[in-house]
Amino acid sequence: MDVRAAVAFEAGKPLSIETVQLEGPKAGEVLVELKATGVCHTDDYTLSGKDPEGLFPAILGHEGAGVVVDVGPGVTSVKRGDHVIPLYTPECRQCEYCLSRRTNLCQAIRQTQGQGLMPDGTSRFKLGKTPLHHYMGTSTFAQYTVLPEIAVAKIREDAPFEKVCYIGCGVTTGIGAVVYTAQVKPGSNVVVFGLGGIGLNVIQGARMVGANMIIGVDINPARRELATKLGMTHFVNPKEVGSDLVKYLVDLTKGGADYSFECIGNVQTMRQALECCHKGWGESIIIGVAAAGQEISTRPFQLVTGRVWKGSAFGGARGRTDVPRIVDWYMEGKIQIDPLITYTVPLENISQAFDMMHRGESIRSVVRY
Ligand code: NAD
Ligand code: AHE
Ligand code: ZN
Repeated sequence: MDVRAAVAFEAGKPLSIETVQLEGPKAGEVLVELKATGVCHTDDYTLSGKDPEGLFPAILGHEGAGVVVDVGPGVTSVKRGDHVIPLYTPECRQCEYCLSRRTNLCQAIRQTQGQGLMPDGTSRFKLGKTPLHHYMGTSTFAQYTVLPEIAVAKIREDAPFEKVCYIGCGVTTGIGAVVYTAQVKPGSNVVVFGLGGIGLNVIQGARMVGANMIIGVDINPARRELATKLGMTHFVNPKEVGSDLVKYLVDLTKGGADYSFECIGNVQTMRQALECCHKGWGESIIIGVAAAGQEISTRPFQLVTGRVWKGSAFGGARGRTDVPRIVDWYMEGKIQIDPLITYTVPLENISQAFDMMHRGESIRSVVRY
């Protein structure tokens, strides 16, 4: 079928709106009509050319929501008409990783996903005769996409697509890092580096679990107001506190953070996030994605003296199990999404969403199909 899509032809070049050809679902796959997709910083990272797994030409996008319109042979867990959120971290419930119960990083299709292909090693997208790469197994910058059934979460039908698409990445990544990865305890002091589409969700996750101090760190003062509404108790602008941000945070928390979260993707702030943690037990969770070639460093003494460095992908959430619950949290008013969606644009204007992100003007922009 013909499908309108934003195609990334080359690193560093704007997306181009094209009519591409999409093959129907094969065994174990589903065809989804996307109704909305968010634009995440990670799409921009890959488009920039800094992602070692970045492939071109490709259809980017990994924060979608839509409806199943066709299923391939053998599909049992979803049917036509089901509302779904595509999962870049699938949940097969059968691989060693899923069965371990120690990680959400299902590996059932990770290899082909990283090669921009479906699990059978081929692409479903073409432009004329040229195959287009899939991206993160989801390719949500297209009106329709094909996914393995293990890579969709079935959600309730009364949830608005143009809001809950954000649960496909940013909301789950931020809230999940608090709830699933760090398992933040009530009364904890939390420091969040970066108050963008991810960090603001860490803030609301920390409030949800009953954290005590929730300190937001950002160089953009405009982030203060919304972060405060979502539960931030203290705002720190590194440009205003002098040269020793770590000491400032340790003093503010009277000994250091119980948990810190890095939501920027900058290896210097990753170090600061670790070092502002409490001696003996503070845990720092890296969420931000740093470019190829970047490395983190600290004195090993920081770890010897009890601080813990961890990472979190997709918030540690098991997509098919946890995403429908997070949709319920939104529908029940336990978490907020609407104030974080600052712009909604048609597919034709997707480049504006990237421009607003670059200028620091948006939290999340959503494309409505
Ligand atoms: P964003 O651009 O919306 O937010 C980044 C924020 O960091 C901005 O508010 C910016 O002002 C602030 N910032 C930049 N440099 C800073 C500095 N030196 N000190 C303090 N604040 C600074 O980005 P986002 O969508 O929130 O994504 C954040 C990071 O998380 C990105 O690296 C993204 O790729 C990554 N990410 C990771 C996962 C995961 O599963 N691990 C999922 C989604 C996104
Ligand atoms: N190809 C990138 C990987 C970037 C990365 O870490 N991605 C996160 C999700 S970011 C969503 O916005 C992730 O889930 N990682 C686990 C995985 O298996 O990719 C790079 O930098 O190499
Ligand atoms: Zn993302």
